[in-house]
Amino acid sequence: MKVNPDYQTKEALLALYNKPLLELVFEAASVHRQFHNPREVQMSSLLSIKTGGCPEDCGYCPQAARYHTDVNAHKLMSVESVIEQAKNAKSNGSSRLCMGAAWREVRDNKDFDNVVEMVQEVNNLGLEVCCTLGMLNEDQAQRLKKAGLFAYNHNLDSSPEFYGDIISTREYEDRLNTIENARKAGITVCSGGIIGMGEAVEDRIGLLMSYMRMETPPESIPINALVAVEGTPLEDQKPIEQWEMIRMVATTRVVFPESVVRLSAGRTQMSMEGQALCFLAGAGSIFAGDKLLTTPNPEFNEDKEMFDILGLIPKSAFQDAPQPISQPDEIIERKREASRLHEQALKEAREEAVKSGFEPRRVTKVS
Ligand code: SAM
Ligand code: DTB
Ligand code: SF4
Repeated sequence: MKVNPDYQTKEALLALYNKPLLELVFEAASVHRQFHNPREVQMSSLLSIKTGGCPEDCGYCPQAARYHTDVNAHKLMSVESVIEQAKNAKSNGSSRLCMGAAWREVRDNKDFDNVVEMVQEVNNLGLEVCCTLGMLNEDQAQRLKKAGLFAYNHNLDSSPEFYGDIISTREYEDRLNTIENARKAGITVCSGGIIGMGEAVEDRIGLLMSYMRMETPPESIPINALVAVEGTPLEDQKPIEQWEMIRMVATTRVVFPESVVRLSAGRTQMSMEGQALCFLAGAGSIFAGDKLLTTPNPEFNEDKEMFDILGLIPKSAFQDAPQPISQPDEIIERKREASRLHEQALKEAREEAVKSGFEPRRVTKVS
């Protein structure tokens, strides 16, 4: 049951969202238990592989170049450092790594070749690999799939009606197309939204309706509370009450019983009790580690204590779908072969020169 047949209209969803809180949590918990192990919560790690300097104007985002925030732009990380961070994440109990890049869209260049290699390497460590790189065409999605990408994250963020109040540099439709491209390539879809941006409850429901209209709704739905960052247009937005977060998690859980609902950004503003209600209401994942992409998240030890107190266990990788097999990437292999041939030609030329009696001239340093 991908979509709950009892909740197919905007009115039904609104009534669900507005139920007495504990009634809603109880209903969500009942659905959750039918489809998921209620003790298991996935620990996922976020890694900002390319930070800041983004040309887009998403009003919530500290990484947009046009806003003056404390984020320092950073070029794409090396494959080696990503592997090191992925090993750390795994040893701390994470079973999924989400690599984020502050790009408007993926371009077919050396950086993308490196991301493809990162996906291969991290998948081979036995972690579920998720990427969030902005817009993606069909060929790029195919390439990531072949490399072993498990999930692609691309959020619709809010309802189609409210979206334009927050972002003007790309359309809702563009986002739907990217999601469709990931889906067509056979990558699982991770897509959700942000609450607390000044939207109405109807917009939160509108977001869920957008997923309901899809032939296959996302396997993974992250629910973020806005992290209001100084310098962004939403810097003065009042933090939402945690009860709203619980309602949104619970409603999403009831409507999409099979999907993993992720309690994502905004946990630093929540109490342990508030988070506990989210887990009861069906949240099946958190981001672990003291940093999201650029903003703070609870300390690792704090979450470990919370898991112990609540009797939660970290969910292992690939329980919902098999691990993809990373296949060689043609572009990377071609580049490697070209560089191998180049090296070999240089070596042969050097040997040839020595054989013919050529002696390299000594260069004396002139001081
Ligand atoms: N540039 C890519 C894109 O926009 O798809 C990937 C990175 S972007 C940071 C990933 C998601 O993080 C956004 O779609 C948004 O939902 C979420 N996000 C960004 N800033 C946030 C904030 N201040 N509070 C909550 N969520 C945020
Ligand atoms: C998602 O929905 N939330 C994560 C992940 N997908 C990429 C990102 C949250 C970012 C919060 C702001 C920041 O740390 O920059
Ligand atoms: Fe760029 Fe993504 Fe931030 Fe929008 S959310 S400004 S696309 S990094």
